[in-house]
Amino acid sequence: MKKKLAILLPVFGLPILQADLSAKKIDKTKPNIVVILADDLGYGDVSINGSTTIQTPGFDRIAEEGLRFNNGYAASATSTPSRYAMLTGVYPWRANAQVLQGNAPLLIPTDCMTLPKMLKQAGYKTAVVGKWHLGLGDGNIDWNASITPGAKEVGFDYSYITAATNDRVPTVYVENGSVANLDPSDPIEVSYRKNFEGEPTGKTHPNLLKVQPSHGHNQSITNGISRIGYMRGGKSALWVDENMADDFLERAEEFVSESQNEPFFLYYALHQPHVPRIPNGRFVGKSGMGSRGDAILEADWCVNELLNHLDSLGLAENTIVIFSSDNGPVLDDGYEDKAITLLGDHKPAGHLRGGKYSSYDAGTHVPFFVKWPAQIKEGRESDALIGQIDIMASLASIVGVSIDKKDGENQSKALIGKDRKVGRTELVLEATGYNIVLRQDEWIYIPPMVHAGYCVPPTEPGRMKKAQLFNIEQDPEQKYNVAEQHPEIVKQLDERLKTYK
Ligand code: NG6
Ligand code: CA
Repeated sequence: MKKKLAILLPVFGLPILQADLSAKKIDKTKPNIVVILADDLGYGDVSINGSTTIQTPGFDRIAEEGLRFNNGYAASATSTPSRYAMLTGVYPWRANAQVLQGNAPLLIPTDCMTLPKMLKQAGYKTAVVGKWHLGLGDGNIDWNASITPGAKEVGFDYSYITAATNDRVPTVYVENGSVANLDPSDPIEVSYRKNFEGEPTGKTHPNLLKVQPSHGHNQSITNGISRIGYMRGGKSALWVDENMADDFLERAEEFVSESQNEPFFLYYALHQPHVPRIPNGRFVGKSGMGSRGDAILEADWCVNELLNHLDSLGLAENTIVIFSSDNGPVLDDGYEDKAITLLGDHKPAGHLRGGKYSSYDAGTHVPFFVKWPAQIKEGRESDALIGQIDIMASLASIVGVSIDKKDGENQSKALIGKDRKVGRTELVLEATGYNIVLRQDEWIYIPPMVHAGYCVPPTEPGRMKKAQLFNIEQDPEQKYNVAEQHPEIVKQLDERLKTYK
């Protein structure tokens, strides 16, 4: 049509043809954006970060085709607060964000600026696929009606999500604010207080289970797995854990295909390797490390597939892909899945100390890779300090939206590898129990314990009655608490941390 016009009207045709050509040119102020967030994946669970026991070519590709951060952080050592920070740019302890149950109300205020809302201002189409865990509804949720507010009110045009974790009820997908595949004649009821009469639980019917719980996780049974919380009904809508990876990947790829002609933002929130680790049969036994390793291989395969999909549509060149994890690794997180006994030499946290829930570094120090072929040279490594909390302000600067300053910083130079040395000078990190930690330059300061805070052995909680100070550059394994040698630094960092609260 346009070509015909150009022939018939040569005077006006020229600009039309030029417009067609330039449309194919890359607009670096409107790259597509894909944020991939794994669930409980440790710094050392990725082969490019040093794992020799499992190979993760999909995750590694992002670093190999772009940039690998040596100092990339989640905001918190658990999911809800970590995700809250990434999507809002606000430290989660300001909002008392803690791990939410499946029937918790939406945590993010609907008038709050968020990463997807910011991108919508720049003309992006937005989607979230996978683990949500930020609450849904207003506190009185009816799973059989429209569920609002939710992902849409947070800024996502399309959503296909789990309400909370894969070990919490309701074990159904919520698509654009409604439970997917729900049969109205079999309504869903959810309670975190008491069981529904006559319904089997993991506690009363262990014989019905494919994996036994090790702590908690002995309430309602769906798909042969006992969960946290009680639910009844919704049979046709229940997810099959073995198919979750494929279900999410399919939706993620569909969204990319449908949005290929406009700038899009996809938040692909993988559910692996969080418990229960129930990968598809294609991956069972593949890691030699039991279901935790197998689930990591499954997640890695999904990431590789999505990257191939971007390649096949010719989108990869101008797509920013950010890969990270919501918090550090954990082994036994509530099911007898042999994560400890089959671990062998594998080090989920790599050289770092601690893990999920911990105040030590591996609680929040996670894999962090970014690729953007149009702008980032391949195979780069960065020592710059950066947090997921900075993603929103950094992307805002790239796409040209101005937002109010919050805790997240515009670290766009670090994000795209122009600054590969410094990044932030300071970052507040959170472990469970509202225990906050300050990383400032080469120092990590862990104040005397406020609350014990939940943690699962063998991970060390990292909380002590006395102050702890580590020189993270000289001692990345946090072996030497040098607080007594440097009382003046302890004092200065303690005062600094107090200014935040
Ligand atoms: C804990 C669960 C754990 C996991 C965690 C949230 C028990 C004993 N443990 O309460 O299994 O679900 O919450 O993990 O119930 S997170 O990665 O979503 O933060
Ligand atoms: Ca997690």
